[in-house]
Amino acid sequence: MSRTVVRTMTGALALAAATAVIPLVSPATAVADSIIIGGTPAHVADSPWVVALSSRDRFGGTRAGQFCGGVVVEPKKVLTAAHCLSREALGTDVGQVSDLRIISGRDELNGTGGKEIPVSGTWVNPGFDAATNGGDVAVLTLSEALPEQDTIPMAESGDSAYRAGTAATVYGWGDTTGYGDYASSLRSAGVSIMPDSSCEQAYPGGRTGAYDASSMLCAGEPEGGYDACQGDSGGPLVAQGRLVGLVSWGNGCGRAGSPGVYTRISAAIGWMTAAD
Ligand code: 4AZ
Repeated sequence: MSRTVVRTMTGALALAAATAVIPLVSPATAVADSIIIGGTPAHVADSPWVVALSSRDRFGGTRAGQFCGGVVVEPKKVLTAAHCLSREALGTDVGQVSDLRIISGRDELNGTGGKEIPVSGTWVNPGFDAATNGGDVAVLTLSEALPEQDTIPMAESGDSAYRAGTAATVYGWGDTTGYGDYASSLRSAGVSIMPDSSCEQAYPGGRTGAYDASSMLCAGEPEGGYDACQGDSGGPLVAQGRLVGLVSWGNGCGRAGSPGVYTRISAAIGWMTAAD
């Protein structure tokens, strides 16, 4: 099990969509030992900024083509993970995915609620490093504006929401067991923001990846059980009503001693500002 599992599920899904023979779960995830792992049903009415990323062309129609999460930060801007738009995840260059869209206002992927909005532009952080998962953010421009009330503020550097021990919530339609059981309805799980020292201890580098406190944060519970998982990538981690992280990577899902790792939003603000 290594941090490479972060990108294998979407890659596997893309392959499965293309060939219909590859299982939707990598051998790495099959050893995950816990079950949005530890979550409960959530509702977009209470969290309207959570969106699904979809391409039926790449991922098939059974779950409306959902393959990652995203979060609305401006009426026409959605943040997601850079790795969600990688060739490895999509099976092709993002520019070739002609039906890339976000689904807003829909809890149940197989339902008809809410809106599907085409993505008219993508910005992938040029500093994203697929080898370390550093800089894991991308910005989607929507072809149609969502209401201002559907946006969530981003927590800037120094915000108290980043403090270790803060209660946070992660949202997504991803794997609920670590065995490829993708949710069809939105779920959320409560996790605690962990001290950087614990994150560094959990991910010192090597096989399970290296934690970088300047660009990442980690969250979970010391005993495991509550976490994001495959398919949740790019989705929001929220604390004190503000966006603090994007689901990025981890060693398995919900394992004791292996917290989920998130893109640190205060760092992402810097990368995005530099691009303006
Ligand atoms: C993934 O592959 C993934 N437990 C997302 C989050 C975590 C692990 C893997 C964290 O999208």
